[in-house]
Amino acid sequence: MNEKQMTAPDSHYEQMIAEESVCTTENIVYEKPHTLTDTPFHYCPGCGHGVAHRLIAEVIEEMDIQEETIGVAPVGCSVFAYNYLNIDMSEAAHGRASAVATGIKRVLPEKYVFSYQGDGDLAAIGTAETIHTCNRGENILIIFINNGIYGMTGGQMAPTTLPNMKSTTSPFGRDTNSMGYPLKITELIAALPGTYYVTRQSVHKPLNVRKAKKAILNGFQYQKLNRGTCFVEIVSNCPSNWKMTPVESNKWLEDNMLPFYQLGDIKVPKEEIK
Ligand SMILES: Cc1ncc(C[n+]2csc(CCOP(=O)(O)OP(=O)(O)O)c2C)c(N)n1
Ligand code: SF4
Ligand SMILES: [Mg+2]
Repeated sequence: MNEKQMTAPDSHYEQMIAEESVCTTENIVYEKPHTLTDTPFHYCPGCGHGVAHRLIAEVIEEMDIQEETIGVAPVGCSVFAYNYLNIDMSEAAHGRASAVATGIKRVLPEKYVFSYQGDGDLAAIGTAETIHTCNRGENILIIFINNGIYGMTGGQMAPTTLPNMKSTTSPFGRDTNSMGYPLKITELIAALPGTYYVTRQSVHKPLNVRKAKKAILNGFQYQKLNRGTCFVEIVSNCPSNWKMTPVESNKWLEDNMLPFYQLGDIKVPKEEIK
């Protein structure tokens, strides 16, 4: 045994002791929010749904409204959102999340109520519910995950699919002549008088994650004012159905999704949150 081999176990032990003394409760600067359960996410690696869930959980924890918040989960890849967020949640039939959220908020107006919906759910199957919820100015927050595709069912074309974008039902790319144009539903609902705060964000880079979190925080805080519907779109990725690695998908999102779905606030209230 040479000198290096003889000293190795000792130095390893010392390193472990050192790590133990560093990892104390007082030294923790970042941890999993208590508003997330211990259930592991079923999402594909690199999928934006997981990041969006975490942001919602962080906001609820930081606002200390875990007991006062009720979420509505959609149909789509995020159908099990109720398993991950440690708050009261209800499942809605496909596209009906904003209608279910309307009912909950009207019965329990003091609660913070939000729906979480994909683009197939919100902008195809639930278009009517979405538009009428926003037009009625229901005092809820709608969080809209736009990955430009029907993720859960195998990558079919959604209303949000970009021109020339390939999907399983547009294998040669979306031809706008025969398949129509992508629907910017967020701009559409921003034009409705019932909406109070409308913004489009993304979670593909750390700076964007921070901005998306602020937008979700705004959406919850504005609910206290009772002024109408808040709507936060998050442009997201679907590495599996886009047939890309997570890194490639984030690059593709930036190069292709964002020029069409431009990030930023679309409707901002003038009132300050107290
Ligand atoms: C009324 C109805 N139509 C179709 C389906 C099948 N379906 C389940 S999930 C889904 C696509 C969901 O896509 P999206 O909302 O974009 O969510 P993602 O999986 O992309 O997050 C479809 C079409 C269904 N369950 N109910
Ligand atoms: S299929 Fe797409 S949207 Fe669904 S979990 Fe996987 S990457 Fe996310
Ligand atoms: Mg989708």
